[in-house]
Amino acid sequence: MPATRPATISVIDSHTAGEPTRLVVDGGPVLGDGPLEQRLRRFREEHDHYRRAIVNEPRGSDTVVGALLCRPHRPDCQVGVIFFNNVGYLGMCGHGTIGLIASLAAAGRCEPGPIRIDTPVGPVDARLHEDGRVDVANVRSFRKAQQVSVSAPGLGEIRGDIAWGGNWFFLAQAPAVAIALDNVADLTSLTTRLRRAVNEQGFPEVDHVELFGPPSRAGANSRNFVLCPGGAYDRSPCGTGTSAKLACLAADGELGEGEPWVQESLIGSTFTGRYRWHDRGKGEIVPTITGRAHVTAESVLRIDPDDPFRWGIVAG
Ligand code: PYC
Repeated sequence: MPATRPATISVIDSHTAGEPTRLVVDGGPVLGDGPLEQRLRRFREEHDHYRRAIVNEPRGSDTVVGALLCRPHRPDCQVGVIFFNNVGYLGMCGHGTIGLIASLAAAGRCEPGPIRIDTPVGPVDARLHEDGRVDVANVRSFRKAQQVSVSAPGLGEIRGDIAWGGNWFFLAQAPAVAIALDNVADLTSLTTRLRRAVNEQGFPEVDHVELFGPPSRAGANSRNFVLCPGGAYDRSPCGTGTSAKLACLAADGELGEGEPWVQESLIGSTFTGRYRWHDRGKGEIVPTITGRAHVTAESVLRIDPDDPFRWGIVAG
């Protein structure tokens, strides 16, 4: 028997359109009561081992996004959340917000209706519908640069937009490789090289790459492949990526205010996005993403002091 009792972390696991979220409801790091961006800094600088323990192997995997449930700082918010993944922290996470609401509802901590969430990148308004769908009115989104030309060995020249949807994206039409589950390895390699080239060509902030192709589902507008910062691909259509896409469509006049855009993911799941203008002159929109999450587990993680990998497996 270990001399000291293992510390425990209570979590609710869910998936949103296939992409997992692990919500920490108890036993996470103590970060104080300051603004969420300050708490995120403290999480990163003083408690990063919790991030690794919660989402990395042996308890998690590269695809798991963690969500730390926090008391809100903004008085008009009901809950707060900080998102993290296998390599760091996310400003916002669309699928994770839908997973957060579904998990709170399953735990009896949230009723159908509106809910305002404090995040490190600003307040986010969500609504839980009676049928389980969740709307997320994301942070203001905009296109920063249009049709940037990127070239890299083996890639040739690819043109795409740089846009913010709560995270930074490079968005382009898929070049040679079809957006299909059979092509995950090629798409991952292509987008990883593309991200390096985009970073080197003056956009170091871009950590997500989103490629588009024709949909496979009736009613969808497009199918995407999204490379996440830690090298995994998003199983969902990516809420922040869909927000960035809506900002580009709005800027190009290709989608009107309030019109639906059905974004299909690599695995065939969908989100429906809409936007309203926040500041048309500046090209800023408020996107709303609608999707569903399902709870897959409620469990208690154990941090056993005798376990050499209790804080996760670290590469390198
Ligand atoms: O849904 O915004 C999202 C997201 C970001 C990274 C993975 N999912």
